[in-house]
Order: sequence, then C-alpha cells, then structure tokens
Amino acid sequence: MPYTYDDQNIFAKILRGEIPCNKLAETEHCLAFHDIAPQAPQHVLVIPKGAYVNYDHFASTASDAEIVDFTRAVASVCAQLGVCPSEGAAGYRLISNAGPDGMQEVPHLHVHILAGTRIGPLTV
Ligand code: IU
Repeated sequence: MPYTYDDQNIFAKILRGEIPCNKLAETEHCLAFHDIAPQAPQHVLVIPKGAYVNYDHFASTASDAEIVDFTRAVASVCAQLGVCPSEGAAGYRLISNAGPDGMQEVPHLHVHILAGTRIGPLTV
C-alpha cells in the first residue's frame, strides 16, 4: 500500500516554521531538535526535511543524498551531545517507531536519540 503523507502533522509544521522547536542542528536534508517531553537526560529527535512517514518509506523512496545526510546527521548529533562510545562516552540508544505496533505518534519519520543515563533493557 503506498504511503500517504499528512502535511498537517506537527513535524511538518515545525519544518515550515509554523511552530517553534528547540533546534540543535540542521543540515541540507535534516533537522534535529530537543524532544518536547524528554524521556532521558538527553532526548533529541532527528527528522528528514522530506515528506516521509517512517523508516521504510524513507529507505525505499528517498534519494541516496538524503539517506546519507540523514544517517550522518544522526551520528553527528550524537557526537555533538558527547555520547559516542567511539569517543569514550557512555553511549546512546536510537529508536524509530513506525505504525500502530511501533506506537508511532507523529507520522513523519524521526529517530529518537536517548542518552545521558543507563537506558533500561528493551521490553515489549
Ligand atoms: P513517536 O515515536 O511518534 O511516539 O514520538 C513522537 C515524539 O515527538 C514524542 O517523543 C513527543 O514528545 C515528541 N514531540 C515533540 O518533540 N514536539 C511536539 O510538538 C510533539 C511531540 I506534539
């Protein structure tokens, strides 16, 4: 089934500048901002600027340039937060919820970066 993107979702409004966000970083194809209701001491969302509902929509239809930029933007934000194990820090967790089983609330692709504490085990 093809994806239908709702351009009235809250992240689309943030991208259009209709509502504010606490921006951390921006690239040609991505925006990173602090989550409004943090679930960890550091909780940042990275979103593509393009109209993609979730990860599989993005991976199957975005350009290579967008995919590379998004992948690197996530890592760059982790570095900016100072949480990369490759730099001796304690690490982070990446989450991207999709669809009802993934409990996705906002239908625009986003990766959660959670860090700053020992995140608990994955549970269902
Ligand atoms: P989810 O993966 O779709 O469940 O995550 C949506 C996130 O968007 C959630 O962590 C919210 O706190 C966050 N958020 C936000 O940062 N700013 C907003 O205006 C709204 C939600 I609405």
